[in-house]
Amino acid sequence: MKPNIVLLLTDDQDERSLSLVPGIEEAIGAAGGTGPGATFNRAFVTTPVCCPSRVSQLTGAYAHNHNVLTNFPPTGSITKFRSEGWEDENIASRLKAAGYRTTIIGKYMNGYTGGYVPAPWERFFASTRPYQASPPLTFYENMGLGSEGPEYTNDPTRYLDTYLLRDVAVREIGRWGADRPLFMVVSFHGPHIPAFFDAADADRFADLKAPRVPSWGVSDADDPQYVKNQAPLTAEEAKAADTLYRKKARSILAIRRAIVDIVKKFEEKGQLDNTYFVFTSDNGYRHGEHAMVHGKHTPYEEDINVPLFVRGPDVSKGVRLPNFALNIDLAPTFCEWAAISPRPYMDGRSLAPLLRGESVPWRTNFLIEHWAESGVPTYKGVRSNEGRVYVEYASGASAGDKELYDIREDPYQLNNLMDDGATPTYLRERLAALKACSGDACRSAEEVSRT
Ligand SMILES: [Ca+2]
Ligand SMILES: [Ca+2]
Ligand SMILES: [Ca+2]
Repeated sequence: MKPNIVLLLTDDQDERSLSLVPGIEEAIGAAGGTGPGATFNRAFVTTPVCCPSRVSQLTGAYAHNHNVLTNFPPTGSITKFRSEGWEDENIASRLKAAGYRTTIIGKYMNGYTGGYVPAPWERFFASTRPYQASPPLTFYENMGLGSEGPEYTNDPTRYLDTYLLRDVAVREIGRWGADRPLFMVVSFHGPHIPAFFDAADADRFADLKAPRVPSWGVSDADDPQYVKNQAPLTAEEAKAADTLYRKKARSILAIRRAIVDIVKKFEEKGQLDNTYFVFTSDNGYRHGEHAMVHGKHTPYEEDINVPLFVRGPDVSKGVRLPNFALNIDLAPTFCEWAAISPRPYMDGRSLAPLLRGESVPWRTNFLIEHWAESGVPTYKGVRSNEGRVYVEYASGASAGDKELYDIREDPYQLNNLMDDGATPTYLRERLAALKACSGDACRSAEEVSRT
């Protein structure tokens, strides 16, 4: 039988906050150095905001190709996802055609409010808004979930949303006959704001604060205009950043428990050896860096760097991989695991050879792209494995601003080298080759080395 593929997805989880809650690596079995899985130390999203990144995960395409550019209509959200045709054509539709029992539980796509079941999903338990929100979450219950009694009524004293998703996942694994391969996406709402956590964890991380890294609360004269505009963080804002950081750490604790239970259920079914688990997030997050109280969207490392752990039948055990792994790589990877051809619209590449320990040609740089939203301008940038990131802004008061950082010398991106006489010709050329690339052209532009 083809292997099962399980995507465990969190919302707005930067790599750093994960390290506060060691154990997700272990829960999935990566546990860098000891466990039966692999960790990518340099996993990134190409567009650091929910909806475009989720579409990139499902399609394997850069946002400039899938064209779902923001979280809101008319340029983004579920309506754009539908009108561009991706709701019916993505990795789930391909896996369904290959015989998989396709299942999604939790956050499906920004703006989804229920009323229909998208064709690629055989088992569909999408939330229409986060649980405990007001008004409370309702599931679109095409599978008769609602008729199964009070177990799933809206009672926050009984259910944290993370545990509700876990319970649905565990039940679905239990109901699956294991006669067909399973593709399951468990898409947690946490640790996204409001970062709900288990009341039993209310005292955990009591003294935790957003790390006071060198860029914390700092903006200065060489920053792009939208950063330069930031006033220093007030005491109130610092407190808000710290409070959110603490809540997110607690929220991740509950997610860890949920993952342990989900993995355990596969073990009970005797399916652990035939199942790939992938843990990642849709974008990273800042908690006070660059003087912005909190958020995503920017090309800074905090926003684009995400956790990525993988375990599975032929995945190297206990390794940390240094390669650039991207959100656009998930769909091509799943294709290889399922032994189906990647689709021509996929710009990413399969991570499977790296995970098997093979040495293959790999990208040395990739495109970061964003369309103006939430106060962060439109930009295109390139992140290179020489430790450079180069960004060109194209909207609002920041239009024409450029940033260049040497991440190895300046990991917190404080000294923009563009005002110091830098002429990053090779990065400009790479960006020019990447910004409108598709398919093979992306893959070859990503592999250009400095001459
Ligand atoms: Ca997100
Ligand atoms: Ca600066
Ligand atoms: Ca400078």
